[in-house]
Amino acid sequence: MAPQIVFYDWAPSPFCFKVRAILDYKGIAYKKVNPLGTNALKIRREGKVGKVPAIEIDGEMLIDSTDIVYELERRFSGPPVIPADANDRARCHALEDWADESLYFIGLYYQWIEPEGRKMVPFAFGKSLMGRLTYQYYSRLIARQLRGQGTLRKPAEHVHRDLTRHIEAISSLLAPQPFLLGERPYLCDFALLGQLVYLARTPVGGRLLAGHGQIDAFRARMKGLNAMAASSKEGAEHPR
Ligand SMILES: N[C@@H](CCC(=O)N[C@@H](CS)C(=O)NCC(=O)O)C(=O)O
Repeated sequence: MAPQIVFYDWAPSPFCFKVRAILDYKGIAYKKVNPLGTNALKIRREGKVGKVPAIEIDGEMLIDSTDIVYELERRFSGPPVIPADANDRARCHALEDWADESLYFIGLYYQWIEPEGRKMVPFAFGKSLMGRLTYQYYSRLIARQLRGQGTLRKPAEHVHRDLTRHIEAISSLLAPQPFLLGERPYLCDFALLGQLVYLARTPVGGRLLAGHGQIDAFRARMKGLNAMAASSKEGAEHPR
């Protein structure tokens, strides 16, 4: 019997996006659950870290998008997302970690701190008392994280400069080839896509990304992969 997967999926999270896109690309079936409320306590108790994404595979809780994807790769067939060659794997890891640990904090800044972006956030938590309290809790937590990590100690123009430099780097990395490592997508591409989608939803990030043809084409290509995966799955389930 196929392993049963429960995915604690917080829709706006770029790390949940990354894992969701890979589950879909690999054609792995899963049950999606809300990670807030009592499930947040379960994730903290069993996963120890208390962050999403978290996934249960046959009842075993796994956390951290990178570890989750390595485990999915080990246990499921479908198109590989970890390169077989050691040098490619190292480059994939470096690019993935750059997206996860560098771009992410800039996205957080433009979503949670920058005045235009921060107006949008309460809507994701809803108007209930629990929703409003959860929003306040995460709002304080994220400001503390961004101060500790350093982005929130920079003047706004400095963060803007950082993001502009990252966007130029992404365009140049993608200029000669369709995906970061060449002709096919790997984990680093899904990590980058998650952060780009997150950034593009913020007003400032969206404006800075607009008109970067290489990046738009990459996003369209990545979106096409999941559409292709979905249609080949449908074809397999409903042979014509
Ligand atoms: N390195 C982790 C990062 C996960 C992460 O930072 N998730 C955020 C949501 S986007 C979170 O759960 N934040 C809540 C917290 O820090 O307590 C991964 O790749 O899964």
